[in-house]
Amino acid sequence: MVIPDFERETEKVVRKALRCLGNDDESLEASFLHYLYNTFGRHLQSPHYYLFKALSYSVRDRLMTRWRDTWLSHYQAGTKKAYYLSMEFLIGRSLLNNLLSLDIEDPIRRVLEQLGMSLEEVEQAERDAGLGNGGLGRLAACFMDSCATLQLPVMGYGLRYKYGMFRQRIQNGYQMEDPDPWLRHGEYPWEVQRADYTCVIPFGGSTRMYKEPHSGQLIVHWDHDEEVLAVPYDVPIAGYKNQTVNTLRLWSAASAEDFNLSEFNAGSYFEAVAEKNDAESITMVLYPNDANENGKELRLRQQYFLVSASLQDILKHWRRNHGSDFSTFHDNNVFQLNDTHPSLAVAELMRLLVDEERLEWIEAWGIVTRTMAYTNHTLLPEALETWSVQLLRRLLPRHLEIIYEINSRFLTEVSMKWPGDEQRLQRMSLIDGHDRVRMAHLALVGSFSVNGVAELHSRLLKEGLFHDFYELWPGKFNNKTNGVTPRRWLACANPELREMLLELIGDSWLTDLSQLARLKEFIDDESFCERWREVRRHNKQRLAVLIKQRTGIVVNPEAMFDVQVKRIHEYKRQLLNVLHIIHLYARLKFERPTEWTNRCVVIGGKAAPGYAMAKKIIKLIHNVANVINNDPEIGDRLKLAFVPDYNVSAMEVICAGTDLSEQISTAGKEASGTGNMKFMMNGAITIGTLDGANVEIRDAVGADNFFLFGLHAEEVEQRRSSYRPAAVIAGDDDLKRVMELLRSGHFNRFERGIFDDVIASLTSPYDPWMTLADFRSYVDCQNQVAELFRDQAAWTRMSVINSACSGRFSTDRTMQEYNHDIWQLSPVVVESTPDPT
Ligand code: 26Q
Repeated sequence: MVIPDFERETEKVVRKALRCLGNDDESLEASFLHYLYNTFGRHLQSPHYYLFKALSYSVRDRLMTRWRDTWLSHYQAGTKKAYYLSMEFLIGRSLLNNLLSLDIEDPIRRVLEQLGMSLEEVEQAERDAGLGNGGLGRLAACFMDSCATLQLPVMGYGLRYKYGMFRQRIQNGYQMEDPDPWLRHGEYPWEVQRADYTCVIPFGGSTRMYKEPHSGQLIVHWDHDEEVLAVPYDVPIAGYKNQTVNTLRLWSAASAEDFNLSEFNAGSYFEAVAEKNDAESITMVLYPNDANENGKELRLRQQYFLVSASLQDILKHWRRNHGSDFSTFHDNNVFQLNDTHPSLAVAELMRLLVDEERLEWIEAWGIVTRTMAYTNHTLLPEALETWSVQLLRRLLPRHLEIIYEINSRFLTEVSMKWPGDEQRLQRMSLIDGHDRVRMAHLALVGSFSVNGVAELHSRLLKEGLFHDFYELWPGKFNNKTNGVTPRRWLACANPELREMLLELIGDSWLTDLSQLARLKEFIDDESFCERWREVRRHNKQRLAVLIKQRTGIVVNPEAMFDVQVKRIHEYKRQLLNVLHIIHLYARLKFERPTEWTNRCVVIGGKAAPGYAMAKKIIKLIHNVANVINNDPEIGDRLKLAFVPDYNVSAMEVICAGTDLSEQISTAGKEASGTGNMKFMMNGAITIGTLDGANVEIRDAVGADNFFLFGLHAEEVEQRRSSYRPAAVIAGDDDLKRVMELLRSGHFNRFERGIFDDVIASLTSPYDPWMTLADFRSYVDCQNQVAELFRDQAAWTRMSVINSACSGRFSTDRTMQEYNHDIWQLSPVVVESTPDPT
């Protein structure tokens, strides 16, 4: 590797610094004890958190040279880079993942054991970095992992919220929200502050136009009246057993006043401190809704703060290397927008290029539309983001002007293609009929690529939500089916299965998940199947312990573990699951069946704090659970447990211990789902509708190895006008019995009327989720599931096939497709600093 001059001098020093960073037991132990005693002033009996912190610092040290080497290699290769802009990165814990990437899990285990502790207990002390709501945020984290493993030069940009996703506590069956102070012990051990890259973010004020005296060029100047600092914190993202360590840069808001203390005087002291609070409020807390909550000013500030800081950062870097020549910018940079949340990037890049860099509009627009790519994550029209023109005018006056200009040029283009089609112009306009900016339209117009996250979702976008845009620009639209990283979701989450796989098929599956297909060779081998069951028993035991710890409910690991964990949403139909549970309960009470499969139903997930119906669903689950779990007549035959505070680290235990994966959304509503993939990879069998990525999961495993039920997306829309829930109930004795139990108040004996709204929505002919329409087919399908579970040999076979066919659902495949079709980056092999001699 050619070392640039300014780095040459430090090279020698870096080598010297490396001398104390061996990966042998002795060096690792020395590092660990050094941090514990000499840096943190603690000892081996100190609270686990300090042991974790000492260990993570030791690990981080070993990422540092690779991190630096990666920066240098990317800089020198001078190749194109991609930037993943996302309001959320749901990272979870990082210790085990980094140990795996650095290949030092075994020595660390030995060192800790020598010192009288286990890696497991130290690991538990790491708090989840919960900087996301759910699927979209976790997807961003999986993408980062895969890009580093594939050696792609990709950088993530996000926000460093002081409080991440709220912690969920249950009180009398109701959800309570507590703040998540994940940074309480001071800083986050994986981050490095880089205050020297601080940016200034402007807000408010007004714009004026003037003529540049020399050139006569018309220039718009934004007289902003507020400035907030964006301070970057970098998190290393290590590739699996390679030298690449990519960067996730998270911005934290700080007051400019901190840096201007001399301007404080007695008169403005109070206002200055108050303003500091205002500034810091921008990254104070993650918005806890995973569907759009319209109009909140602070949310808009967050979005602009992310977008402006990230683009300024990138342009600064560009200017250092290319000066004011932007002619090749698009060949070297590409931005992936994680939903519309960062879509202001379209307007902000225009502002920076036109107002600050003085490019002509046409040239700037050419750059924007060759560098922006947009990923959509929802089919629900009500979840599409809009911002009021009035709010934009107050907070981002220049961006509003730019959006108007983009819109007028865009609508001119549309009217040329469809002369006189006024309705189409209104449908496609960036401004809706209520003076609100449609952010999806801004993203669509500003991007060269638009993708959905599963085949069905991408097709429905073209046919429905974005049909007008598809007619205008069919070539922009593409599909990128989601995935999950097999390092976290198989190797870390399921160490027993990892060991078994290593023995049987080696380790190539860790970077090429399609290798799991080789498991099919063993499917008739009885001792293999017995071992598979043994691994699953172990994992179910582990899940049973988690359930006991979090709920006090004791479950029998021999029972079928039937699991639905995801955000609570009407479209995800946790209610359908509850109806089935009530049906099973009624069968046990009224029919005394002789054939029975013991079942433990686990439900988990958070409700947005302002989503009343979702919160009521949580209450219903708890009330039903109380009746069932305390009925001695029911016993082990049926249990229901709501696992509170479902998060990334809970899922790591849950996905490995699940027999049956519930993916039961109304067809056409779930964009993809990614939990479905985590379960499948770990050998769970899916019961699901033809929705999101379920369709592709079923294609991969074959119809015989998937429990399908329910209306198709098209049937859902056809049925809507004739949907009569009362008639459905009248025509189905099982459903009638369930609804009567619900209506009788059996589950809310001393809480009269609390479920009336739930019952009303289920029985409304306008129920958008048409839950009762799928009841019969769901219950019948569940009967087949129960029957199959009684044949453990057949179940095991199906379980193995599910795992074996999960190769396609690795984010390694997803990232390769993004790269091939959208980004077109060359992988960069990072050359390592030679070992110290
Ligand atoms: C928007 C505006 C204001 C406040 C919050 C939001 C907001 C925040 C998060 C809107 C949406 C989200 C998250 C959406 C999400 O997680 N969608 C899921 O994305 C997954 C990854 O593609 C898919 O698998 C899921 O199907 C989809 O529901």
